[in-house]
Amino acid sequence: MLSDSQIFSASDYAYMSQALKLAERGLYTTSPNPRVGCVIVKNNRVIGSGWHERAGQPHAEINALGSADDTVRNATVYVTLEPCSHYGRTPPCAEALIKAGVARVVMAMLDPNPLVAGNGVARLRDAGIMVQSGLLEEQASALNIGFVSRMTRHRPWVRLKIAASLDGKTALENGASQWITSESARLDAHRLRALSCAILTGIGTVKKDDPQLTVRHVEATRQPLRVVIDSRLDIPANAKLLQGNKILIFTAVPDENRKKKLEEKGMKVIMLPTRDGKVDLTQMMVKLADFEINEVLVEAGSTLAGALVQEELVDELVIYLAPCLLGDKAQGMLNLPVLTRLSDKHKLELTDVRMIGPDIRVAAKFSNL
Ligand code: AOF
Ligand code: ZN
Repeated sequence: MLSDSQIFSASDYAYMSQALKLAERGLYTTSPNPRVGCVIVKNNRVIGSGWHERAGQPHAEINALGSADDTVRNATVYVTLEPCSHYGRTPPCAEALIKAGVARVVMAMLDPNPLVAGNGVARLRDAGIMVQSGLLEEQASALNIGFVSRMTRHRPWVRLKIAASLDGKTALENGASQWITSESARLDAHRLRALSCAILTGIGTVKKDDPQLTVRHVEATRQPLRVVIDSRLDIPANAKLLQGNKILIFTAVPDENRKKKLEEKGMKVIMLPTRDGKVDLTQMMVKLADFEINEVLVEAGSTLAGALVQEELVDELVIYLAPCLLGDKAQGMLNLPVLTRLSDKHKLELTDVRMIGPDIRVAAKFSNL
């Protein structure tokens, strides 16, 4: 497999950039499938292009082949993910490319799906097609961070969103927290929700804020699955979360009666093994991956948020900081065990810092991953 980017020409980079732009159009729609874009080039001209829009619908390559305004024979195909070799909801793209008689396939990354994982490349090479990989791989992989996480670790990519004052406080001592950050920051957070396959919260937040956890104020073609950890299964019957679409409740209490009542309302209740009387969070993430959840957004209080960080289940933090101070008596972001040595601090790597209206948005990844 060629992976040295030096072998690619400037026009290879330009065409793959176009394919990545096309892939991005599927940002809010493709899950559980990855976001994939494809550009077909012949005699230095783009003769076809496409992207994957929705699971169950044609893959990027098929859309690109279908859009071609010239014969594809001997063309070069730029695709952001290895063409598939399996029969899933749709037939294999590698076969379609072979049948079309393309000469060269340049891809950004291999498909981490074990059903494909190199088989697409092998199939194309066996048919005499020149195949190269690794062009703008980092960008392609970042675009599918959740899909890659689910395929390689069998757990979703987990983002923890926190809104706080500049001194890192999320609520007053008396619990008042609405609103610390600006409307612009809250709108941005709705975009984060729209990106996600699931929004996760805890029973404490349900009781305190009675949130809906839906995507609003931004265009959305689907609503993420709403997930509540309710170890004792005592979600209030009038909670807003129980009014709309189905939600998923993870519990540690085998109370068939309460479970039945919730299921009658159309909710899904799942019993999980416990740790210290609480839902085992690692098992929960495995379960979410079983349900084909690629990206999770956590919107929870400091107890659940702290527990997830402590168990190294958070991959990324997105913190909105408002230009105000709430003082030391206000509530903190994360309930974590006391540290006695600075060398034990939870280390992060900043990935993005910007202003959103009057607030600051900081994104950071945990470097222990
Ligand atoms: C491609 N091009 O545009 C995408 C691919 O159920 P299916 O048939 O939609 O297959 C889903 C799998 O196909 C998905 O898990 C991933 O491995 C691959 N996605 N492959 O050649 C595409 N979206
Ligand atoms: Zn495919």
